Amino acid sequence: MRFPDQPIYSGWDAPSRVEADIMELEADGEIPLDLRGRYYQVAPDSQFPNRTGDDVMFNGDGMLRMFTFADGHVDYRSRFVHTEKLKLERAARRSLYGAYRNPYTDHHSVSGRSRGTANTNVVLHAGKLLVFKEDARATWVDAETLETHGEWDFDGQVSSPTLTAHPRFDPTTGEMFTFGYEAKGLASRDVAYYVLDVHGKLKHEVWFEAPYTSLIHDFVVTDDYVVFPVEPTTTDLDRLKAGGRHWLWDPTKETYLGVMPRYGTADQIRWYRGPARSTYHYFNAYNEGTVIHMDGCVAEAQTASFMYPDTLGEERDLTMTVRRITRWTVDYSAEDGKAFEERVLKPEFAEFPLIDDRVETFRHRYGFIGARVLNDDGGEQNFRGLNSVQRYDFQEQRVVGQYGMPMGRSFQEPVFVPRGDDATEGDGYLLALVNDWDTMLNDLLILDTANLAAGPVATLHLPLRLRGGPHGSWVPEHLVQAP
Ligand code: V55
Ligand code: FE
Repeated sequence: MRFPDQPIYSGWDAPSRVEADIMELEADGEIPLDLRGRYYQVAPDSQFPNRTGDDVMFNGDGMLRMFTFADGHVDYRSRFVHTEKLKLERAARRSLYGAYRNPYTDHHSVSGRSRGTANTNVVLHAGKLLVFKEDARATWVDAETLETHGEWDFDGQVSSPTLTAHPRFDPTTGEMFTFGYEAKGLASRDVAYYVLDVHGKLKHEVWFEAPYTSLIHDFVVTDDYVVFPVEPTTTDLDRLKAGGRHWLWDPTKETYLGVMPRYGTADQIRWYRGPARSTYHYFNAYNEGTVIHMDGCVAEAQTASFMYPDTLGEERDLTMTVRRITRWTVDYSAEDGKAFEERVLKPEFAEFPLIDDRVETFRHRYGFIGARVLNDDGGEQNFRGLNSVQRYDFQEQRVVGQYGMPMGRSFQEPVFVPRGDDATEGDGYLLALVNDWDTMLNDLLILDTANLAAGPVATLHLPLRLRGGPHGSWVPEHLVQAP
């Protein structure tokens, strides 16, 4: 077996496949004693080269990582998520599943089996550690050993075969809001929306049809409303049957925001319209009466054409693919079909929006983002991703803190940890994995949000290269112990 010499299997993205246990990571600086809990993160890490001879990052097998913090010490553990896919392919010692989200490219022996890779996000809800991939059910994993229990349908309460990797939470009630799209089969327009209470009991369920089938990666929930963004990254069943790509960018389509009361019904959804846009992630949203403000990292077009070619076969103007902090405002008292408003708050590239989760669904003042800033030599250091993290103040609409790294390093998405239960919004730490392209190893930085520019208060050194992981979450110690 040999991974082909291709960009997706090279450089930082060369598969690592290392399941490790490291007690006591090496550290510089002072690890804050008030950091007690676990940082979980997940990344696509291909066990085998894809049978099609080609692949995209998003198709790798989920590798779960856990950093355990206590008393100024940090231990590390990583394990593959043992999905049905991983188990079948390991048994065969080769790839059986084909292209990203196209089962028509699979080996016949896995026909009808789960294609879930559990590689996008990991959260704790109702005492269960859940790993997500948006085209499959959740996977339940042991929060301590990282052993995989298997796919989890919430005790039979969630029938959708797909579930977003970006559930939302109400921090006052502990409710989890989630949805699946393409929920009645490949390329279907159906969306299933669920609210589960703090104990994991189903509280609300709605099924509805979107105006067209699209990649709905993230959504937002406010105190009173839920918003489903439908943007023109589209799919088509005939194309899939012909072995084509799941997603193409269709710039002829409009963006729709489907707004519904939080516990509403399908007939209450109103669709508000705007120009073609591409967003993966939102900070948060809140409502003032019927007026909803949602903040995200929005581009005028989907990421470069090599990932998402155009339905028209046109090359993309790369300036249109720059994601910027953008506010969408929509009034639910307006009629269905009316326009939503858009305001770009910050013109420079930004991605991986974060807030202090303790204000989720309510008005947020601070956000954190990954950004690319200019080097000392004046050149834009966008060579390999994000080289800085910034703290953004939505009230003053400006950057109020920043840490930029030396050349040759890039960030993975950070997580925010409040300094304590009484800490003010946004006051605490950012934990951020850093890819060091000189050593080809990772550090984990602990940054103090009160003074990002001062640089890390502590740096943990890993003797490993960790492939880029999309998302993770911090779980405080007292919640890890929950049943
Ligand atoms: C994203 C990531 C995915 C995916 C679809 O960040 C969208 C966006 C890691 O997998 O399948
Ligand atoms: Fe995501």
